[in-house]
Amino acid sequence: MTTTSTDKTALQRRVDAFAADVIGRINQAIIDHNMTYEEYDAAKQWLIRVGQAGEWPLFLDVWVEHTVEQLAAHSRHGSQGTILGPYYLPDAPELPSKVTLPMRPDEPGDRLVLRGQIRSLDGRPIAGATLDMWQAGADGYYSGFHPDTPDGNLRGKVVTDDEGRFEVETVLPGPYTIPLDGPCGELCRAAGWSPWRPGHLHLIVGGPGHDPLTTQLFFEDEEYLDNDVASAVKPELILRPAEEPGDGSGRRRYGVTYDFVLEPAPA
Ligand code: MBD
Ligand code: FE
Repeated sequence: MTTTSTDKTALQRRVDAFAADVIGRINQAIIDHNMTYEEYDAAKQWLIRVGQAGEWPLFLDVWVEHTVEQLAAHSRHGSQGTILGPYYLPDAPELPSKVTLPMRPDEPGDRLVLRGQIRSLDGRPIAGATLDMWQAGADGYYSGFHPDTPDGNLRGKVVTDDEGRFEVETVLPGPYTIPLDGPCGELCRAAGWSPWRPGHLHLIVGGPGHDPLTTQLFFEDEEYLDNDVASAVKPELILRPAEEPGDGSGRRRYGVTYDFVLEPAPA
């Protein structure tokens, strides 16, 4: 306020423009919707609870990250990406190219084998590329974020073979609901919004000299593909697994092939 616009750095001008715009739009929404003092106090208490419950990462990744990702995706030429979400943990163990993800001996759910190859934009396979995977179990819970799921469950960094190939056995992830007992769940109820995401696999695909790709894979005919609370589904990311012979355990087993194309690392 005390500085003139010519004293500002480029960053200050950008922060000024963005922050003033956000604050201005909130104030305009209050006018457009005739917000009362009672509603202002309720909204304020709700915002305070989001912080107290540690749900800002959840709130932002569910309702905001998709727009940032869509902007970033405009300049992409490799495989399609989508949002990271709040449940990535960076320290998953490295695993060989043909592997079953760490899971409980009695892990519930149908089995899924994901096969594919990681290549450069020019078509060359990338040996020693990594497929850093994490997902919910059939119960919809993520390890590291749920008391009943052992640490490290359904997480791993699969390293490709000499031909850039991988073959990962896992379970089909169940649909996911954001926590219903916290402020974000409260917002869904208050607004009559569905709190669900379709079942999905998360991946960060990386390779030496390449730009890492953050993405998710979804499954055809699943519920919530058309009303993902996190707005992260893209048609290119929907898999069509085919049933394959089982392993004798009585569980269904599906297989699908999906290749990834990585861009060169930015200069
Ligand atoms: C998830 O599992 C998720 O992937 C996102 C984007 C948001 C909330 C929970
Ligand atoms: Fe997720």
